[in-house]
Amino acid sequence: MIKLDRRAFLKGAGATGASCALASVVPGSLAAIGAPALKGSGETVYSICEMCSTRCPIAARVVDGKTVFIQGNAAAKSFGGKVCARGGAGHSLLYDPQRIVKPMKRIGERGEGKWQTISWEQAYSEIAAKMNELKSKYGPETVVFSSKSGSEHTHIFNMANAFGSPNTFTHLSTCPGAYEVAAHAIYGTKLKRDLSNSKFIINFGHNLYEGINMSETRALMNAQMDKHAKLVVFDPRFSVVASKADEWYPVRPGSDVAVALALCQVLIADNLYDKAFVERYVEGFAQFASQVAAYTPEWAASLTDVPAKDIRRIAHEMAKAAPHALVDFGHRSTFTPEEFELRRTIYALNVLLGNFERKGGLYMGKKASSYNKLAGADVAPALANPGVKIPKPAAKRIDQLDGQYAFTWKMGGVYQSIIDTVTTGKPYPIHGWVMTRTNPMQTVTDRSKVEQALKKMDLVVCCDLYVSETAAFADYILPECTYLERDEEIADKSGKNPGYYVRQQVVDVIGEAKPGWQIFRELGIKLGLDAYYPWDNIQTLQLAQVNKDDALLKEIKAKGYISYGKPLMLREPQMVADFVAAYPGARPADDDGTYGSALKFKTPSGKIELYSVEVEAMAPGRGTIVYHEPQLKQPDELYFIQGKVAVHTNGATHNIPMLANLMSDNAVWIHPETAARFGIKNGDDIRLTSSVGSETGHALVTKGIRPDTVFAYMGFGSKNKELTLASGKGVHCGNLLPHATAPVCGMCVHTTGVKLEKA
Ligand SMILES: Nc1nc2c(c(=O)[nH]1)N[C@H]1C(S)=C(S)[C@@H](COP(=O)(O)OP(=O)(O)OC[C@H]3O[C@@H](n4cnc5c(=O)[nH]c(N)nc54)[C@H](O)[C@@H]3O)O[C@H]1N2
Ligand SMILES: Nc1nc2c(c(=O)[nH]1)N[C@H]1C(S)=C(S)[C@@H](COP(=O)(O)OP(=O)(O)OC[C@H]3O[C@@H](n4cnc5c(=O)[nH]c(N)nc54)[C@H](O)[C@@H]3O)O[C@H]1N2
Ligand code: SF4
Ligand SMILES: [Mo]
Repeated sequence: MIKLDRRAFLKGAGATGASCALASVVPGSLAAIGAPALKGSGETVYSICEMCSTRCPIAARVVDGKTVFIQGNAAAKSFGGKVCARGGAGHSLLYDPQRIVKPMKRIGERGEGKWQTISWEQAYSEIAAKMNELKSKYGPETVVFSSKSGSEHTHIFNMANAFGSPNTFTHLSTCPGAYEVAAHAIYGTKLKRDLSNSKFIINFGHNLYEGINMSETRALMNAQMDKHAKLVVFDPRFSVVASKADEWYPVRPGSDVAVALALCQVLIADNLYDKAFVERYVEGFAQFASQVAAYTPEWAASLTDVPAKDIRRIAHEMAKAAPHALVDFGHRSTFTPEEFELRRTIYALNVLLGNFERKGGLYMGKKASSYNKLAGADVAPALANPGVKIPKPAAKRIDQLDGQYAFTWKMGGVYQSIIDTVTTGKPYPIHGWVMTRTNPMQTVTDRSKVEQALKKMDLVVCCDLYVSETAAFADYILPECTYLERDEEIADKSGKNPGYYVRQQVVDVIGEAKPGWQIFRELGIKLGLDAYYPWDNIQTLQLAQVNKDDALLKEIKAKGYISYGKPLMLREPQMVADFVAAYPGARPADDDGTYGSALKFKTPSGKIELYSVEVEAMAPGRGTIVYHEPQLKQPDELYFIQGKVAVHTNGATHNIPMLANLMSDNAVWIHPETAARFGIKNGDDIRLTSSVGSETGHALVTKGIRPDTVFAYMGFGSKNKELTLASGKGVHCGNLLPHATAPVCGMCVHTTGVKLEKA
């Protein structure tokens, strides 16, 4: 373990400078100001991790002014009171010498790496003056805003809307967009999965043992270990999940939709689906059934390399386990331009299994308002939305959300359309980009286009913890303090029953960094938007959320995580019986012992829609699910796919000393046959070249990948010299991916073709 006392820190800072001749100490960094002792009460504080956006509940305390000890919050049972390796390394982020703790202004060319520190007052005044200038010259809509979703997005987007810009973007179109849009089209709402109670799970590249979500990862482990659930994994690569599965199929990249359609075909043709469920709750079954009739396992086999007999057998086994069987809808849904159809087909499979609101199936989150209504009592307090009403900006968004992408979450939008718009000038030119907690140079496709877009702006403002690869091209870098140094508003964490949790400051702020809510409030006021900020600080906001119920706020803070009532799934008779017994005023159960009659879907028909009039209008020919052959590569290319690694997060953690020590490079997975064809041996230097970029790295020759595919863990190969532990190490995935947007869901496609050679 790295010792983080003051001496070790300063030595580390010095060594960092020495190890990279190019890098001088960045003026606003922690290395430049020297490391203070950590100040905190030493008592356990319940809070929320932010080493990734899973945001697990944690219990943390300062130890001897030297480090912060972080564990999971035991009150949050589904998380098992645990954190992952990244969650345990939070102190190494807090104390990273290369963290930025003072506002900085660019003094050289964009991306040249010349900075001076400035005061917050100067930063706010200059940024506000420039933003207001752009507003009066070109219109407020010509400034775009982006953020990872979370507390930050609320504050920066409120400021954006109050300023008058509708153009706000989250990571949605690079991550969960397709499964959210598909759920919206079919069920009219977002869904959750009850992995832990499932007896049969099909997994299409949901990498839960590396792309960790403590609650879902543990749920899958519980299902496998305690319930002996069968797990079938489709992944072109032998992932850790694949290695723990009962069956693994190295499916052809982007072709999963054909496997899923063939599974539907067998369930229908062999009469294995839940007819009662379909009759009661589903619209458009006949159209869907006639469409999928042609999608036989034999048809799918040649497209996917999954044997027909296995598809047929898996469908039968899955039907036997139904309704406690589920087809996981995945997380990063960006493998193919046909993401919308893939995620929709996965939901259709779950519909045919009749697993909705059943144990081991899919369900809707039970927030306080819907839960209390069923209980006929105020079991859980409902939180107020304390914001001031902000008028809807007059201008249209740049990403045509009123057209084909109408089902995407309006705040999130189609992130990559910022780049398209800058390239084409359509629908109107963009002049400024203000962002927080996002690193599009790594995480949106076609790095060189992102760089060009940033260079074309009249103003770029980046709020981050580091001089990230994107922040390196900013005019101003605003240092947010880490999650361990800040309070935030209460967040909803409802699952099968309502729940809340809250982020609380564990350690005193280091340097001049500030929480995001404060940064965007202060900038908003400087922009002359005072009317939208009737609250002074986070405590006022929290109190407004709990309707001034001070005792409730104290309780949430004391426990960190709090849940109310009993877990409820509406079609699970025992859970409904327990619920009715617990609340005398509860809605009576139906004759069959369920709350089946309470199920209403927010679709135009009020039912689950396997044919959607709305989708047909948005994208003609797609009313029901139709197979389209995805075009991902040229015949002489290999598929290039990516995934998460357990010890790093996206494009964010590669400079954190403790995690960089664990892994600082991403060797490219190459099948032995392919390696032999190109004369490549394990460890050799190799080059990957796509239609947009070229990257050198080295080879990991392994049978754990299809011969026609290469794989790299994402987030490596940073090109900014400020982050000395991350910079230049490994293959930069975003530099190889062309910019492609999937129909209907607006996803940024992450699979492409590459040429491989020995470097
Ligand atoms: N090629 C390829 N691209 C991908 C993916 C892939 O697998 N392959 N994965 C996609 C996925 S799933 C996602 S979610 C996106 C994620 O993409 P992004 O939303 O860009 O997220 P991150 O890389 O997690 O973090 C972005 C930045 O947040 C900063 N940061 C961390 N904590 C804080 C904080 O508390 N405050 C502030 N202000 N900044 C902070 C980090 O330093 C980092 O620079 O990437 C997507 N892009
Ligand atoms: N350790 C760690 N945990 C994380 C994150 C992290 O960066 N690091 N990020 C968090 C975030 S933001 C997210 S969204 C989740 C992501 O969670 P996941 O979506 O589960 O993570 P990925 O690793 O991106 O998953 C991609 C998997 O799909 C496979 N794959 C690629 N192409 C295809 C294909 O065409 N078909 C099939 N069937 N499989 C394919 C890859 O080999 C990989 O195993 O993880 C979260 N947790
Ligand atoms: S999965 Fe790990 S890094 Fe992500 S929030 Fe949870 S503990 Fe933190
Ligand atoms: Mo993600």
